[in-house]
Amino acid sequence: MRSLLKASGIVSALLLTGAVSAADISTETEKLYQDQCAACHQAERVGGIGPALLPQNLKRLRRPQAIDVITNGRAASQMEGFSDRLTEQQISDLTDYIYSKPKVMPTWQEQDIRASRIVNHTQGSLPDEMQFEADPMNLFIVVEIGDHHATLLNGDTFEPIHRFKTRFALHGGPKFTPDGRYVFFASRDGWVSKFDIYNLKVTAEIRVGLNTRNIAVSSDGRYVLAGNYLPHSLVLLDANDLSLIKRIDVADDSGKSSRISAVYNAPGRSSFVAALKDIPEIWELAYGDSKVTADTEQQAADLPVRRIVLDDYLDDFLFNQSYELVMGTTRPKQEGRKRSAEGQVVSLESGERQATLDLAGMPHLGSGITWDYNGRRVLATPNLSTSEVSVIDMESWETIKNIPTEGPGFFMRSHKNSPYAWVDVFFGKEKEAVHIIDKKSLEIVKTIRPAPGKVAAHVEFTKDGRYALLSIWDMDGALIVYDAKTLEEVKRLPMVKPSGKYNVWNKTRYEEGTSH
Ligand code: DHE
Repeated sequence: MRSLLKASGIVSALLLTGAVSAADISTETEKLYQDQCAACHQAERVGGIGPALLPQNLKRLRRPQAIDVITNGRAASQMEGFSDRLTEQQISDLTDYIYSKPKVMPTWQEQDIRASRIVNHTQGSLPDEMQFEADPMNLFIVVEIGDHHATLLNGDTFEPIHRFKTRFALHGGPKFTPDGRYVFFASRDGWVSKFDIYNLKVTAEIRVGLNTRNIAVSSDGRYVLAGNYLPHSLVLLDANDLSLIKRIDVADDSGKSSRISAVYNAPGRSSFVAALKDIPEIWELAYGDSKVTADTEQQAADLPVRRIVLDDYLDDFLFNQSYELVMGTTRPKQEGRKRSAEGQVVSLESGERQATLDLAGMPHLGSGITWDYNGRRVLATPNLSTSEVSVIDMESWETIKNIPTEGPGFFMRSHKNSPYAWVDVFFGKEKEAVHIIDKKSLEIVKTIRPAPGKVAAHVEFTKDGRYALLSIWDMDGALIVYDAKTLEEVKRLPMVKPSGKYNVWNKTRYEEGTSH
């Protein structure tokens, strides 16, 4: 991943963390950690009141930031500053310690998962009527990563309805139940939370791992599947109360284990599909035939894993409209990997590669979207390392156009009712810019710079596609509402580093212009 993202700040963050060998850590520093930090972050650094302090979990925190947090504390959290108790050298040593690989890697087994579960409100104990006035299908959840909150936003009036605290460092899209009443969040530290939108309450939480990638919710609303980096596992939960149904170790026939890159629901197949980062396989868990039963052992037996062995690794991916094909990125330059990045199209029916996509740089297919162009379906994807958006014909699988952009982009979004696709320049010098592409001409028709010097990224449309909402990723940030036709700004709401925003209708209807 590092080589893929050279151009990005993410990479510099990763490199700056510079994992220290456990052998370099003195026993005094270990004792210092146990005395000063373990009460909140746990003796094994797996997190408690405070987040996990393992190298995997700290990849996105630069070392100078870590020193600053230990010295001065973290605003709006229980983390206090230690400058009055520790010397600069001790703080530096502690920083080395938390970035070092533990001598014994902590585990997170079934009993840990079960023991972590918190139930605030049992299913059925809260009213079934929505406790506020709004179209339940045109609500947005906006994640504000700056201070670990989320805002429920009315998608008609653009008025915030409720702002609430989330777990530390949410990542990936929150996922809704099909009726839009509940939303599930995943944090990088492995917490899955269930929020009842109608009652504005967190009903249950469970920690599924030590470092989690993302979650998916089944089309029937019965299951939540979480994919982990640490430990190498998939965790299946009952969506009602977040109780554990089963934990699956992710490994190939030889016992080689793997991180999960991503899990998604495939509504057309009534299954979950997971991409494995370290093994050339994708896994499918079909829940369609599973019986509705209170017997979790029965349910677990009903969801066997189908392993599809590939001829190369597949990482970041999306489905075609019928959910028969997976279009994924092959990551370059890692052990055992064949070649530099390319795209592969794999049939979920036969398990065979159908086509190879000729893509430059590091396409971010997980952020790809599709639309009809001149009577055929095209797939468009931003690129994490080159300054272009690739547009691919989904019949011939040829790249029909590379649209030059002002820098590498992360998120691309549209709506079937909108003539435009929006793409950011997340990693470039021009990170303040967002391009608006005409889906008919495949030309950039407008470039906006709504907040000079600040990253502008991640668009989600209202249910009807009339408005597009964009984030300004800054502690002094904003959510900006645009008229999706005139491209004029309509409203600006102050927010604390808003990242993604998720519209109930678009997400539960698997709208073609958004992520799933
Ligand atoms: Fe994400 C979604 C992977 C870094 C913000 N990101 C996803 C998904 C994957 C992914 C697989 C889809 C999950 C889902 O929605 O169910 N992200 C990765 C990486 O591999 C990468 C590059 C490195 C890493 O550290 O994990 C990465 N991602 C980031 C960030 O640095 C971002 C910008 C800030 C952050 O919050 O950490 C970031 N990722 C997001 C967001 C989504 C996301 C906002 C949801 C997009 C959506 O609209 O669905």
